[in-house]
Order: sequence, then structure tokens, then C-alpha cells
Amino acid sequence: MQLYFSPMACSMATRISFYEAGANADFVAVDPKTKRTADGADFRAINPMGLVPTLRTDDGDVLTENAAILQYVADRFPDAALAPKQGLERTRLQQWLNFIGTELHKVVFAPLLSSTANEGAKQFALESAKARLDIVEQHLANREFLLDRFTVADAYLVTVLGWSIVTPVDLKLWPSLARYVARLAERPSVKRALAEERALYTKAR
Ligand SMILES: N[C@@H](CCC(=O)N[C@@H](CS)C(=O)NCC(=O)O)C(=O)O
Repeated sequence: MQLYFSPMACSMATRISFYEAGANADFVAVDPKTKRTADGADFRAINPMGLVPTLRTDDGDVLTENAAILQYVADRFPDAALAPKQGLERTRLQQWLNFIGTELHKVVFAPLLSSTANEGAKQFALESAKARLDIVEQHLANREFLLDRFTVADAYLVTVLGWSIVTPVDLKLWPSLARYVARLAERPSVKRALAEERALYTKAR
């Protein structure tokens, strides 16, 4: 399998999931500005949106979208138990994946991290943060993970919340979230992914 990624981007959730599963994958870095891989190939020929994560499966199929890719990885390596197999719990996982992807990633963090979003867009994003982070704060107040064990949704959430340090979102206002991020940062899969991607991010700048 090949994971197209950019350092410290949302694609890190898939890297974390691979490490959780003890699975092998080729990690192909994409320059978010030029949309080229290290060997100069045009990433848009693989994903016309030019967005990471993009996954090429062992059968050669190309998958896009965090929520889909993360569930694919979870299903591909069932022994790692990174997603409930079926029923309400699977739906609950999808609920969180969609919440993280649409309400946190795209509404709150994408505009705050964007170099082209104007002040109005950034202000709207910041104002939107409270209601959304309050929901996760309340949910995690007495829980270690989003579901009853670590899942791909946690891999996505810890990745997205980690971006807060380079935005005006101050996680100290959401103590359960701050503790969650600190706790998961010590988890071997997350620790390894963070160390590797931080080094790549710094090198690329
Ligand atoms: N809806 C997509 C969004 C993916 C996305 O926004 N990826 C970002 C990195 S976190 C990206 O590739 N940005 C590059 C760009 O916007 O050109 C998904 O869930 O996979």
C-alpha cells in the first residue's frame, strides 16, 4: 500500500493507524504547494483534488477522504481492532469520523491554518470552535478514547487537535482535550508518527 501524505497534515492519522496495526506501507511525501512527489511526479494525476491522504491499495485502487481511508485500514488489519466491525458502534465511529472531518477539521482548523483565508474567515472559524470543542470536551471528560478503546477516530482527533498549537485555539480552555492530546502523544504509534512527521516538516521548510 502507498500512502500519499504531507508532513503534519491530516494524513498523519492514517500513518498512526498503520503503526497501530504494525502494518507496512510506502509513505510518499507530497509537497502541498507544488502538488508534486519527491520524484517530481504530478500528484494531481493520482488525486485531482491534490489532497492528502490518498491511499493506493495493494490491488491498485485509489482511495481518498480520511473517513473512508481510515475505515479501510481498520478493516484491512482486523487484528488491530481499530474500528468496531458493525452495528451501532460502527455507526458511532462514523459519526465521530464525520464530526472530526467536517466540524473540526474543515470548519475550525482549515481556515485558521490557511495562508489565503481572510480575517473574516478566520474569525468565523474561531467563533465556531467553542460549540464544537465543547461537545468533544464533554464526551471525553470521563473517557480515555472516543469509543471504548483506541480507534481510527482517535488517530484522526489527536492529529487535528495537535494543530491547535499553531492556531489561536487554546486547548487550556478544554482541559479534557488537553489531557487527551498529552496522553495520546505518549502512545507509541502517535509518538513515532509525530517524531517522524515533525522532522520531515522541519526539513521541508
Ligand atoms: N475531505 C478531505 C480533506 C483532506 C484535506 O483537507 N487534506 C489537506 C491536508 S490536512 C490537504 O491536502 N491540503 C492541501 C490543499 O488544500 O491544497 C479528507 O477528509 O480527506
